[in-house]
Amino acid sequence: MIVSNRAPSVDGSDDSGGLVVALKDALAKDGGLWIGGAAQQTERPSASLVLHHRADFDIGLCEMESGLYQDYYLGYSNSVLWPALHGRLDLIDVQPRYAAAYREVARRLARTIAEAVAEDDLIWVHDYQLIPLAHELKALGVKSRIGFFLHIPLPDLQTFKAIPDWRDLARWLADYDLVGFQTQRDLGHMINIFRHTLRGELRANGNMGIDGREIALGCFPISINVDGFRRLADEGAADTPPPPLPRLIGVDRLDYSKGLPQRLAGYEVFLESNPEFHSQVGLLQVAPPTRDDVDAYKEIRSELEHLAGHINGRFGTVDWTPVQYIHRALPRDQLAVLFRLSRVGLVTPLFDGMNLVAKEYVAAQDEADPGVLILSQFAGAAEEMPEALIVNPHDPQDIARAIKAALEMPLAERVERHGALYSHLRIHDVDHWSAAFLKRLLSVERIGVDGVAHFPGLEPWAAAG
Ligand code: ADQ
Repeated sequence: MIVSNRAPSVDGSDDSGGLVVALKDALAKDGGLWIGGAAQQTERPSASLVLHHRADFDIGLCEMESGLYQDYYLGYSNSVLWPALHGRLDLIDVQPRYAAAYREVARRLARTIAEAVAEDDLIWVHDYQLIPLAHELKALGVKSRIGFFLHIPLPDLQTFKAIPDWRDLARWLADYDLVGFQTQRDLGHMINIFRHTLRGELRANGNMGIDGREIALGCFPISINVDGFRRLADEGAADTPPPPLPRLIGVDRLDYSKGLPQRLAGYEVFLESNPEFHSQVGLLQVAPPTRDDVDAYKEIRSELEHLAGHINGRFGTVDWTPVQYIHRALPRDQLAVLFRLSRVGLVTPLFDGMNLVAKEYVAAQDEADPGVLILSQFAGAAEEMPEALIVNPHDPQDIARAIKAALEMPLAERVERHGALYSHLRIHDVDHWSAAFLKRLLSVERIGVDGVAHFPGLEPWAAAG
């Protein structure tokens, strides 16, 4: 069973999101159920999952009232947890009803799942919207193995402790059998948080002992369907003319974590200090709206529009627009071609769990004449992609230097850097990610009916416990 905030569409018409692409093959292989936390909003919610059958897997929708959903999703998930876990404590909006709704959604989901689950099912829960789910399932007596994967960053202990409910969150995470992270960075933060909050003890096998139980921890960097994305780029590029000027490209949801104003500030410094590039290069920023009802998102939108207008006003001419800005989503095939035909990919988040755009940009390149990836040191992807030009997104001079270096990089160096990035990516694709997580979850022993767990390699402890 996969559980996530939203389930894929029932008719399969919208399967393009990263998570759906990543998991639908894994589910289809053995048959499975994908449960969408809050997909259906109604004033008279059903007490059970509303089931739909697809050819590849089943979908179970958990209905809830729209007021509850707003407080859980826009409220606690995206006005408390998202900013806090991305280190933006200044943007947290704490309202008591948000925390209550967050907990209530997990309870409702747990009740509907408990009705549908068999003991040897594996339950894989996704992301920050659903952290209390294992706690609620176990309270209802569910004995299945339950894994959790955090798609976004886990900050350091001090930042984590700024969340009013930090002790609960740590406790709830410790109720899973396996907790997976994108990076070693986040895994390290988890270990520290468990040690400090729950007196967790790190075992020789890398797992954590807490209150006589053992929680498996691991680092599972998410990835993309590399061959599929590459194919889209190949097919589309065959009949698309290249842009008139070398292009820099940025593609991000319009989110304050993605460092968009900082990116434009870096581009402005680049234009300021390199007049020889005026009218010789263009930046295309594609940033579709997201979570529009949260104030912080309205602010980032107007800031970005102001900056783009400022740069165009300052440097633009009748024949040249330095920044092109598109505020909507584009089809994936069009994105793949845009990446292929861009000389530089700019991925400069201030903090990011992984960042799939970095991987998509690399996958889309022509290996005989590839573009250059500029990547923030704070994107999870930076752990796996050292051959990118790594920058500090808070330093506009650093971004400006990297843009110049990328535009002037000789072909041989571009080919070498891209070759290293691409060969890593081909092995570490999205199937590799889901298989690694599920294999690890399968290796965690299920709690027996007597309540005693037996963990491979830890028999003396299990016997004592
Ligand atoms: P996101 O914050 O959404 O994901 P990211 O990993 O970059 O960030 O994924 C965004 C996806 O949306 C990419 O596949 C991208 O191509 C697509 N996208 C962005 N802009 C688009 C546009 N204008 N039109 C069409 N598609 C667009 C969260 C975490 C990340 C983590 C992922 C997966 O914040 O750190 O990598 O989950 O775990």
